[in-house]
Formats: sequence, structure tokens, C-alpha cells
Amino acid sequence: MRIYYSPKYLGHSCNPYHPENPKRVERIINYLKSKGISDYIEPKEESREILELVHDPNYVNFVEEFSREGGEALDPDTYLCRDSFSIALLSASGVRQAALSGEDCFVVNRPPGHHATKDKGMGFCIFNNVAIASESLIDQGKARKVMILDWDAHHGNGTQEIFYSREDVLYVSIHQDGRTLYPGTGFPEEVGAEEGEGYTVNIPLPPGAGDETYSYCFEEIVLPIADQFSPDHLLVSCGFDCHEEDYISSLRVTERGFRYFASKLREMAPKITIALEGGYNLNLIGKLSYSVISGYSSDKEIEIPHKKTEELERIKEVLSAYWSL
Ligand code: Q9C
Ligand code: ZN
Repeated sequence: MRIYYSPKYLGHSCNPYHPENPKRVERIINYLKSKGISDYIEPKEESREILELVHDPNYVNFVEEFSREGGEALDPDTYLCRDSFSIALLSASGVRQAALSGEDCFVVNRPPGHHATKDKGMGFCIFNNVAIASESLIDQGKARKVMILDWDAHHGNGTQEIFYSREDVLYVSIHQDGRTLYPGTGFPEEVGAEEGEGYTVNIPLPPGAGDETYSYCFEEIVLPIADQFSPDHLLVSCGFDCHEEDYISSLRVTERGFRYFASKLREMAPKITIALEGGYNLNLIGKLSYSVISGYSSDKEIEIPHKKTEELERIKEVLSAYWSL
């Protein structure tokens, strides 16, 4: 698995105490180095056109102008400093170039992207990196069908919205129930619209859900849907904030859980790109990244018992209108 990273990602910062700060990617790169993974590919700078594959040109202008002035915020959580425009563009480029490379890659990028909609940045996200990469794959004829699997603790409202009416991009999200966590969306009944009906799959979990609930979701929902959709490419919105010791959410995934998730990816698609989203415990983020990278490559089967709940049975029922589960 190839690593994509740029030291330029460290430059997006206004307040070192903000949870989404440069230390996150610095810790990942240092940990990987300690495990003998020290080579990475630096993405090339690209022009703003790539952003317009999914974002409104007026929004792109707005970010460019406000970023130049520095210090402005897109919402109470999402800041722009002087170089944030070009660094957010480079975050999108990293995921896009990794995806277009045709190799399986893990991208150590920031700022994250999955909350960014067509015309709005929010929740620490400026541009929707994974959406831009997905659209690029389709635009360049490298994939006809793309699946996005989002296991960040938060629902990826931006990604969902961008592809809501599309049947060629399947969005699957496992997240903490929107009644109990930001951004408050991602209910099972949000299934997509028009041609896209059925191609948005939301699996909200209650606070406290952990590995056994996730393994049930993978076996009973995510893997069967991936098998039926049969994507040419899988993009992973890889958040580490569902870990039990990441205090931004109340989910309880363990390190073994992440290895298990990663071990299932190869069954889902012939090509895979993993992009960083959230994950704020600096003492964990390096180790968990390594677990995903090694779990992906390992042939060892990881067995986690399945925990079934009534609510998950109900979600399966909603989804059975579109998939055989
Ligand atoms: N102001 C990601 O993990 N918290 N974003 C809002 C109420 C925002 C998380 C709290 C959390 C955003 C990529
Ligand atoms: Zn998150």
C-alpha cells in the first residue's frame, strides 16, 4: 500500500489547540516511519478546476478570497488561515492523485473533507476530497461505478448530498446516530433520490456501539451491498474518531476493530484508496493508521462476533427495498 503525504499539510493551522491540527498528520507519518514505512509520494499541486468537479465556483472563489485575508471562519469550527486555500486544494489533490494512480493507497491528508457540501465548508472540512476523487475517477473513465465507505464517527453529510441523486456513486456510512452527534443527519430513511434512490446507505449506531456491532454491519449490510453493487473502485473516508478513546464521539471501536475493517476492504472492490477524515486522539492516530495499512495487507482472518440489535434489523428492512440482505 502506497502512502501519499505532503509536509505542506502542516501549514493549515490557526490555533494549535483546535482538535483538527497539524500534529495529527505529523504523528501518523512519525509512527509509520517507526514501523519502517518511511517512503511517501508527494502530491503535485493542481489548479482549482479539480475543485469545480464538485464545488460551486462561487464557493471556491469565496474560500480563495477569505483564505488570503486569513483568520476567517467558514463556521464556528472551520477556520481559514493564509494558506488554507492552497493546502485544502492539495488535500483534495492528494486523494485524487492517489485514486487515479491505480495503486492501492493510504493518504495522510488534511484538512478532512466529508462534511463539505457543494457550496459550504463545515465541521473542519473545506473541500470534499473523497467526492472530488470519486468524480475524477468517473470523469477520466477510470471507473464506471465508485463506492464510498465512510466509517468516520460523524455522518458525511457533504458526500451524501453531492451524490444523492447519483446511481454511479454509492455512499455507505456507519456513524454515531445523528440525534446524539454532529452533524445531525444520516438517518436510514435518507436513501437517495431519483436515479440515486437506494444508492445512499446510512447505518447510524447508538452511543457505546463497538467492534461487535460494526462486524454485524459489515457482514450483514456493507459486504452484501458491495458485492451487489460491484464497484470498480472503493474510496474509504477513514476517520479514527469512532475509537473508544477518541473523546469526540461515544463510539467504542478498538484497534482490532480497525484492523478488521481494513481486512474486509479487498473483498469490496478491485481498487482501493483510503483517505483520512477525522481522528483526534494524537496518541492513537499513528498506531491506528498503521493498523489499517497492515490489516489491509494481512491475510490473517480477524474474527469478531456479531452483535445484532433490533434497530439494525429495522435498518436492514429499510435497505431491503433496494438490496437483497
Ligand atoms: N459546535 C470530522 O471528524 N463539532 N469533523 C461541532 C458543535 C464538529 C468533526 C460541535 C465536529 C466535526 C471530519
Ligand atoms: Zn468525524
